[in-house]
Amino acid sequence: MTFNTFPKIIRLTPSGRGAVASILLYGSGALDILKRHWTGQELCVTDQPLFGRFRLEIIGQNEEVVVHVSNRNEIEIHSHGGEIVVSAIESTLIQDGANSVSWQDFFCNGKTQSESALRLLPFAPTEFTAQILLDQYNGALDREYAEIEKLENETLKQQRLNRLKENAKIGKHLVEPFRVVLAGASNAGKSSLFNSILGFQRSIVNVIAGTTRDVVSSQTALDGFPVTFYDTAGFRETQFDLERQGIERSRQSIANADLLVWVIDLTVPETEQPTIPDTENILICFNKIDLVSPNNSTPNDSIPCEQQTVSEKKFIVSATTGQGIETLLEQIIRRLVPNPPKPLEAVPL
Ligand SMILES: Nc1nc2c(ncn2[C@@H]2O[C@H](COP(=O)(O)OP(=O)(O)O)[C@@H](O)[C@H]2O)c(=O)[nH]1
Ligand SMILES: [Mg+2]
Repeated sequence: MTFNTFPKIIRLTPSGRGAVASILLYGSGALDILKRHWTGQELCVTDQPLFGRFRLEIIGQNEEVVVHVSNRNEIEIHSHGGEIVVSAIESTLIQDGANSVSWQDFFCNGKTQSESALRLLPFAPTEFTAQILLDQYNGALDREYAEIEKLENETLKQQRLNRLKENAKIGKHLVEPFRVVLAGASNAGKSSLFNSILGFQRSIVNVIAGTTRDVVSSQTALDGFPVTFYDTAGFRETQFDLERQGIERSRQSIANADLLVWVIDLTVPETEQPTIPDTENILICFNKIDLVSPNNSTPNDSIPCEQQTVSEKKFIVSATTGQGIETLLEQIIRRLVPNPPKPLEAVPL
């Protein structure tokens, strides 16, 4: 690493309350700056910790600290973990010319795969995504490129490149969740289905159509991948401005969805249903199967009600009893991640 004119201050521990906070003072003149605010054991380059006090003129107090001086240009300062103390130490050093830099910018500038992986790692929401990021940090992509380059068989080469392309879509969602939007007519059971999927009552469910006005979301994980479900306002004609705004938001959510789950009430005739959006990224979910007796044909004539799953794109469920929900979730994740990466596999970020 090269030194700028002034040393850098990097917070090594996250902000918030903690027993100990660690700050790295790095760059030319680091030791000289520290000496100006130090009383305690003599400051020198040593592999032993040095105990002393850091004068915080800003808050008129001395803070007990332990420092580790690896060399004149690289010093770790360990203080109490409160935000006020850490900010006061930083401000004191900044007044002396040091620059505050985030740990991400300091340790990785995000240009190589390995650096990007390190930058994303603390934000991995599941063990599975953290493992994929660790594999990338340890050079999975570089190894894959090197192997592909050596291949003489063009077909094999293309296959490996195609697989990388496929995995790149997953790379986008190791931290950022997939977006799955539940939409459909008012009262179809979107909010009930949303609650049933999440396993707790997040959305308000009511017999009165038009209850859900705003888009409600909640994040969960399916097969180790982060997924945010969105419950939306139902589509219907309405004279209420607030509900109209809700419906407009539903439309926007659908446009941004990775997958749309279109919910249909099995007890409502097909002629009274809103038109199903014409999109590839859709699963159709016929809800309220518990209200249809096994031998009756449903108002949605085309749906044989004895079958739980009608096709890969069409599902029969009951948000109330939970019937078919497991199968629906399996299909949702299969659609989002058809072929998940194996351990040590390259995933471009
Ligand atoms: N019997 C039965 N009732 C359901 C089912 N799903 C939803 N409901 C009922 O249908 C009504 C509307 O549900 P809600 O989830 O608010 O619909 P939304 O407007 O699409 O969000 C409520 O009275 C729910 O209890 C289901 O699978 N079976
Ligand atoms: Mg609702």
